[in-house]
Amino acid sequence: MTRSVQTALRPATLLDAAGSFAADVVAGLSAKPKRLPPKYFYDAVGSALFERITRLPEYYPTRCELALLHQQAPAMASLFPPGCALVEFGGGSSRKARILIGAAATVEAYVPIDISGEFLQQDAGQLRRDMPRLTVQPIVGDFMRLPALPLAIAAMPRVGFFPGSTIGNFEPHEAAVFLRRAGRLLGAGSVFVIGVDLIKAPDILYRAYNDAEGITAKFNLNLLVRINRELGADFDLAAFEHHAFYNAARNRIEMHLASKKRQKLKVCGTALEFRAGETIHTENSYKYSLGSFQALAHGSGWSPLATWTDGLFSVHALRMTEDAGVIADDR
Ligand code: AVJ
Repeated sequence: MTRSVQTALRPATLLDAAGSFAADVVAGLSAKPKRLPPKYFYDAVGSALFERITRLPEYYPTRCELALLHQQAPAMASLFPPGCALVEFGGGSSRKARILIGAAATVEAYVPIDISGEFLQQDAGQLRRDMPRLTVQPIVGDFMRLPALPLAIAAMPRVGFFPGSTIGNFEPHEAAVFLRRAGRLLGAGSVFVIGVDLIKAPDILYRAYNDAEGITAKFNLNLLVRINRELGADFDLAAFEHHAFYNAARNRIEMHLASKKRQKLKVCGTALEFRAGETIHTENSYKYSLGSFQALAHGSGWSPLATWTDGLFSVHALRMTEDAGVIADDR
């Protein structure tokens, strides 16, 4: 994912750690059309709001995936090589991995990769107490950049795990790049278990991102709350509204924050203008058919091994075909 990052004039009070957030925000809001990366939804408030989303009656993906994992964990586990390390990409919590680990006596190590270091360490500590025979080696980092794996699991065969349909946040060509990189990281012969939301009736998709309680709207607007707090901006929350709709031509839910009026403001010293109705595109959530995801995986060096579905959501098991990660480069 390359993107030109415009250098922002920012207040000297900003901590260096906030630098990439500030740069990404200024670059995204200076772009046409305006956009913001969805990874910034997940501050403490955003993570709590997302947790509430997963329990909404309209938001089926989490419930469906958990049910599929509970029902099919033994079948999934039967595909894992003996003495393997389970490497989870951006999971947030080990809740779903625990289902797989509980069913797979062959998993000897668990390596969650996530950008939220504090939560990661806390969750790892609890997991070590609950499963004392499991080696738990969290890695703090951006799972798209794919840091090196810890030495402790260097000799172990790997099983990748990418639940939650987080892969839907990528453009399909980015998803292909991610799958190829993950294949190189995990190695030839490795298995990958991926949760993918399915294309379905647009009204079901629409409701999942426009819940009656307005939690998804709060989750979306919290991005502006975060920018106000962390970057000293003064977005008027009442002047923006949550827009989410299904773009059937591109098989994706789009989330936007729409300006209700013409307005001007400054973010990190950069002047911004909004037309009435102009939006900030905050998220894409791509949906796949079983076949279209298998084709994407196949084109990225992964052979479909098995697919489980309840008709709404799918979990795919893939195997990396020998040397596929070595031959072709990222495109
Ligand atoms: C975590 C990216 C899978 O796309 O459904 C939920 C995020 N956004 N409601 C999704 C989300 C609005 C979620 N993912």
